[in-house]
Amino acid sequence: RSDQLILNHNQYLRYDQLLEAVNTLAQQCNLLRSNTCRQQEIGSAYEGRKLIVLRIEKSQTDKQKRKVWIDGGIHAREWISPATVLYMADVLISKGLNRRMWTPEVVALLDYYDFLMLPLYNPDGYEYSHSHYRFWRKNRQTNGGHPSQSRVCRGVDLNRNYGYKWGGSGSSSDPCQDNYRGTGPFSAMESAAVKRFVEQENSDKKILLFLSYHSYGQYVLMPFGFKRGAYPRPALSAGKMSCVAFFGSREMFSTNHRFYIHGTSADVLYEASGGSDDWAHGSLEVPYSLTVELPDDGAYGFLLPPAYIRNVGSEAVRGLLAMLRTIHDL
Ligand code: ING
Ligand code: ZN
Repeated sequence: RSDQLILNHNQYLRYDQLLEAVNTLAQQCNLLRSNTCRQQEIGSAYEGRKLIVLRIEKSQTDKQKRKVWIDGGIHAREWISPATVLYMADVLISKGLNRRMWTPEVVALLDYYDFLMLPLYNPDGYEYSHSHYRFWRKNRQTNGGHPSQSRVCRGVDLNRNYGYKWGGSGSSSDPCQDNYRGTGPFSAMESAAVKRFVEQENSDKKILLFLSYHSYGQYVLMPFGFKRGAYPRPALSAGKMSCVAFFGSREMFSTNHRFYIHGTSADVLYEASGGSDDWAHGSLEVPYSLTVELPDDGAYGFLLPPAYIRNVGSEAVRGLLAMLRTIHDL
């Protein structure tokens, strides 16, 4: 039926199913409007699984268009995140390109922006959290032996492995910890692949908004995370970032009445250095860079039932629209 979304969004997909779903979205997208969607393999994870970016670009010739980067699934156990990014891609394609579902604001959005979406940043960890240990967070690389450890622990926290203020507070040098930062900035294959791709896409400073989706807690977080009392760079966004975060969180609240707190990661959550949003804003100078902590507020936590995907997805889409509307109006 052409008056529905392309995918069902009623279950958490395994890695293979998720790549298949992205493939379906890209194909349907190009049936609706040829040459609009493209899948790009930007690298691979430690165990060889692919890192796939879905590009939604209505015109390849308009050099003025700004870009929006969206990633999900950087942490293995946060299953609602890849599901939500997939949902957002489906809505952009369905309501932006399918006549029977046209929604003026989404149609306009695709005229203004190109979208680069990585639904599953950490496929190795994601599969491990399905097959072995539900609460796994990091990637799955083998870490070199630590002198003080008899056992060898696996995994780097990809959201402590970014290069801006890498190694500071809220990250661990212990390979056995969940927030292990790795041996150096971008030491993990996954984050190195993303760094390379995002830098190349931003070589002409075209990325306007950088979004990373996590769970759980219901926050809209802005830089900086590396220490309390450090705020977005005035020259880049002149204090407007918290306005964007606020209007995003307000719109998400009005969708399903789930309340989101906004502020810097360090101020409202905890100090954590080496995160993606700090790097995008601090190193790449992307004007707007946010981390969204999706539902819930702790009742189910990481174990949010799949029946929530559609609700969380529509909330996230409305939040995204509100953020871009706000950026446009500022
Ligand atoms: N939360 C984020 C984490 O990586 C965060 C919070 C965001 C910290 C941005 C630093 C920067 O710990 C989850 N749930 O992973
Ligand atoms: Zn996370």
